[in-house]
Amino acid sequence: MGNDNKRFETTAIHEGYNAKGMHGSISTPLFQTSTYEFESAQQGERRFAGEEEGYIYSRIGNPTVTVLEKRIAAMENGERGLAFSSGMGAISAVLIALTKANDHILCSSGIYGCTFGLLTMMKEKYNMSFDFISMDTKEEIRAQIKPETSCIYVETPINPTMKLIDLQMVAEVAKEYNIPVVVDNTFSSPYLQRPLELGCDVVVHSATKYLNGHGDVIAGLAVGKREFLDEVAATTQKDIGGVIGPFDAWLLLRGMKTLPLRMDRHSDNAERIFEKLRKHPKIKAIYYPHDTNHPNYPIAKKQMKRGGGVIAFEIGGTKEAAQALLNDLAFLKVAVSLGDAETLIEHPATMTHAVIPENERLLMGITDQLIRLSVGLEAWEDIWEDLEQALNKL
Ligand code: LCS
Repeated sequence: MGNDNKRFETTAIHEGYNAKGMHGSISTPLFQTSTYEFESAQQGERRFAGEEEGYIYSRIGNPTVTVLEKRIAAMENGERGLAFSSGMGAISAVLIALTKANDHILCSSGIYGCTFGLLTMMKEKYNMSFDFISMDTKEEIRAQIKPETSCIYVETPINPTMKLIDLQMVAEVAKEYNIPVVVDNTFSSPYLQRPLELGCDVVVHSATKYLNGHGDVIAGLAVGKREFLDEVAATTQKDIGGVIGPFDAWLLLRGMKTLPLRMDRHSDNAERIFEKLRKHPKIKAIYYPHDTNHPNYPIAKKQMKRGGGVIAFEIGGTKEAAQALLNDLAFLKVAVSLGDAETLIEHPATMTHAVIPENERLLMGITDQLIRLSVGLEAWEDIWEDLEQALNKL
């Protein structure tokens, strides 16, 4: 895959960068500049008029960022990519570009807490509406589409419940109504799942997570058709201005080179931890995409190459029991975010999804007993020993 039909692993390392004219630098140069000198006033005029290609100002474009945007476009098999200062920067730019006042957005039955916050703001400020539905069947989706529905917004796997949605099925229904489907592909990364290949229209990422992989950058990406991404670049990216800085783009490019290796290792580790957790008497329920016993497994097999690194599980008892489990860990980190080298564990009801009102949160399956584990790249035996000793204290 990729623009010149290289395989994914090669694309992740090479796409979008040419060392010619860059002194042969193998590492993508870091253009840490905010602005660019014009050769003449007339050249400045031509660039602003769009008559001549070239950089103007780093909110509108930067050579290091351009490499990143070309690379993610190829990795997701889309026409154009855009980089943002955060995942929320990417999501807000895409959703504001797609919608107008009084529109309706149809959402998967769970979304990241701040995406919920963004939709709530759009509802209050612009009289928009949104519905959360399971998206299990075409009939259910058709029944919820309204004349003013301007976008279908899907997370799969859903943060934090790990429920899956059949992207090809959703894309087929959306085509009947000519409604664009936006997919948050953060939990899978393009190594495990490529929504555009399944007929969806736009992919957004919190690149803070697996794409960067090293826990040292906040960044977002969006990929889709050139025409739509050109519009985002000229409007909600340029004028709202949530652009990525060159150094963060450089770090992200470095992280993305090893995405395939890391995703395989995250998946290897998570599969082993899943097997151990599944058999532990203190675990009441467990959610992992490649769990062969889970009703969503056929969807996982169809659209996800592997299960990835996140496992959600429920223990018995109260919120206090969940907090005690986290407090009893010896070296695993109690922290939000995911996709880092370090194993991270958090309590969604009081952390990442605390902003969602309790009744809606419970409908999404985010109980007080639910714990989200982002399995890192450490030796899986060490991860398990720490989890097991904490579970045994419950
Ligand atoms: N989409 C998903 C699925 C996410 O998990 C997050 C962040 C975002 C978008 C927003 O990306 P950001 O602006 O943070 O780069 N999720 C977080 C989480 O689960 N824990 O901490 C942040």
